[in-house]
Amino acid sequence: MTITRRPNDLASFWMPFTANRQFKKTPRMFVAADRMRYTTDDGRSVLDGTAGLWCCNAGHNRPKIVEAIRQQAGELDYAPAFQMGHPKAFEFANRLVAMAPEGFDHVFFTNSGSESVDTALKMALAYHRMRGEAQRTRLIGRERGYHGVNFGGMSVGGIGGNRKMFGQMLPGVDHIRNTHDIGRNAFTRGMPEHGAEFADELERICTLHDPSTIAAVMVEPMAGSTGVLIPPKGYLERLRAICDKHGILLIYDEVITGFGRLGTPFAVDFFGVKPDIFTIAKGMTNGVIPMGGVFVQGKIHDAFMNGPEHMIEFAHGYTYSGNPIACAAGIATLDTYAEEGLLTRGAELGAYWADALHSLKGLPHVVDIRNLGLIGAVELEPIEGQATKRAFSCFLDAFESNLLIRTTGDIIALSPPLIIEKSDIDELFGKLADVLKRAA
Ligand code: PXG
Ligand code: PLP
Repeated sequence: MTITRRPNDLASFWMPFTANRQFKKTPRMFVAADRMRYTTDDGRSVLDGTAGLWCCNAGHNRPKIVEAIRQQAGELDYAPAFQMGHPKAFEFANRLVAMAPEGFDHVFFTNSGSESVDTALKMALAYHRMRGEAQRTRLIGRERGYHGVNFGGMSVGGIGGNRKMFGQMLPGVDHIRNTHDIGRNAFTRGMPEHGAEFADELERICTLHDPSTIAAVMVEPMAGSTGVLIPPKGYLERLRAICDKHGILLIYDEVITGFGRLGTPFAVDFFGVKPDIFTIAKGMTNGVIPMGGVFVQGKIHDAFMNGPEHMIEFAHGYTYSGNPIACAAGIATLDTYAEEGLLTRGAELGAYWADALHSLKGLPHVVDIRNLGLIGAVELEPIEGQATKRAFSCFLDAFESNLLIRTTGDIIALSPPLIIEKSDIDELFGKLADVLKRAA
């Protein structure tokens, strides 16, 4: 195998969500990956504590997925996504619907989480209009929510730093408060006891705007990107009840929680509270080929299937919706998950994972630890006047110690491939403990 080494000039590529100048002074490059480990361009083997960016749930270089992509590229490389079909798109959709929670009978294909989010929001608006409730145009999100970077998701999202540079965004969007409450819930294992009442803010917002103007509420069932905020017990039930009371659609953004992250196929299965629509991406193709999707309950889909049959029912879609190579990768990904029991592995390993994670309590600067399924977060006290610096230094130190972690603000987030073994868990937390002991 030939492996590309570090190029001479790093200037041309404007890197996404990256400190470009810092990176280009001291680049960090991966050139290969297999199962739980990346290889760097200087030949080190790095334990993947993050499944890439929460997406390589079956680990890296999985033979079925690699082979499916090779084969599909040589058989049918591309078929027009609009007014034409190809078998793998229907096969993949059938497989997805078969594994989805009951009632989610249809799936729309996109190419990323951000596109899934904007698709779901447009579906919600159009759904109400189709039903004669065109006045329902408001969208409600939650502070600290991450719904990708396109205009809809950014507007409904609640991460200030991702919004402040970009003007007015969508009109008619409001936000409920986030659920973080270290004061009452610090170092809770699993779902926190306190905070179900934070959902009642939705009722207040309904009163303010008149609920008949609200189309949908979008939340991550478990907020990932902002630093792993786990919903308090009873919280999602309350959101669902308020939405039902006022005829508002509830949308889950399952871009991170989908495909086994919580030890169930989807967060809907884990929490037992159903939305009307939910988004997926990331683990859908094991992160190998960009793809996303939106699951809808039958009533949403059926509301569109009116009017003359030659008319397009939903004026929305992407050139690469249902791309054949992505679908082939997705089918092989589902096969791999099923053969290896990966979508429920988080439930089996969850207690061992949680024990190892919570053993970090008491190390310097650690103010909270959170876990659910195969997700972990370690929140650090920020350095005064230098927010994010402490965690970012931990990220750099971990990388030097052959461990890949993610940080957001001063929170370390962990989300390993679901193929992780107990010995890998020991190694991961052993290394992370050393990093935290060294942290300034
Ligand atoms: N919704 C949610 C809930 C997400 O977590 C997106 C939408 C957007 O997906 P795309 O495919 O457009 O990036 C995401 C993505 C991190 C991290 O380190 C999280 C995401 C992406 C990259 C890094 O927490 N979430
Ligand atoms: N911009 C232009 C000029 C286009 O023609 C298209 C698609 O045809 C797009 C943007 C959207 O691209 P995509 O379908 O890949 O999202």
